[in-house]
Amino acid sequence: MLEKIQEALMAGRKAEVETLVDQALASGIPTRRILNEGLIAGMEKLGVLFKNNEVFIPEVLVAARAMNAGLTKLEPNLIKEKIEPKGLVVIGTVKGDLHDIGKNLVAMMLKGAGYKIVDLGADVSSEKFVDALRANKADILALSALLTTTMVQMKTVILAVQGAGLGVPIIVGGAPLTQDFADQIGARGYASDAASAVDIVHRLLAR
Ligand code: B1M
Repeated sequence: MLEKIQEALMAGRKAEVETLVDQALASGIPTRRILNEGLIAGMEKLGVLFKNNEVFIPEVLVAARAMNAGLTKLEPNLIKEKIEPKGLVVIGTVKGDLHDIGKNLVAMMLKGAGYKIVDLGADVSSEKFVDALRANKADILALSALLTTTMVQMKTVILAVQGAGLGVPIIVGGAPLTQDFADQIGARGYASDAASAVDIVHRLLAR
């Protein structure tokens, strides 16, 4: 079943991914396994093909649409019922970067952990981040970047937030990042995956 999800995702068959995720949930496969061994594993395989020029942007785009559809199916299970949000997190992918799947996953996991999320989407300017932090009285800003060319934009956002006199802690994540990079740009935290992002937010807000 999980391999079928991988195959349908890689082929960009959105409706089939949705059906298979529903079937997997109905047959009792844990949500985490459907996510990690179905959707994410399929996207990782596709990433290798993309890197080797065996598939191209159109194929990756349709697969991304199928992935987001699968994630939406999993969302209710990833989100536990919470009455009072534990805090408010503004999240977005930095300017110039259109990758939003990992960011969406982090947003879902944070929602699941009881936080209110203001998701600004992808290709977000530092001005927009600053405006959203102010407008929502945010507790944390979470930034995502998937490209070596856009991860540097995170430093621009951090400077803009500091320049605006906002002391909101900023955490960063995305495949090309490292803890060293996060330290260099003055981020308060780095998460290599969505689950660690939740841990870091818990830790920062517990202080
Ligand atoms: Co792009 N792309 N892409 N792409 N793409 C990568 C990232 C790449 C590694 C592929 C490759 O060459 N192997 C490569 C980057 C190379 C580099 O810079 N080092 C690349 C490239 C080069 C490009 C283009 C430049 C291609 C081109 O035009 N020639 C172009 C750039 C467009 C732009 O952004 N301006 C481009 C375009 C695209 C698509 C639009 C086609 C599509 C994105 C669709 C979308 O997101 N809606 C796409 C995709 C899908 C990928 C790959 C295949 C998959 C990314 C993904 O969604 N992974 C990717 C290859 C790969 O990563 N294997 C690739 C699944 C996701 C769950 O993982 O996003 O890593 P990830 O998120 C993880 C963690 O990183 C972390 O938690 C998540 C869950 O565990 N995390 C955070 C992420 N954000 C976080 C934020 C946090 C905390 C943790 O907040 C604190």
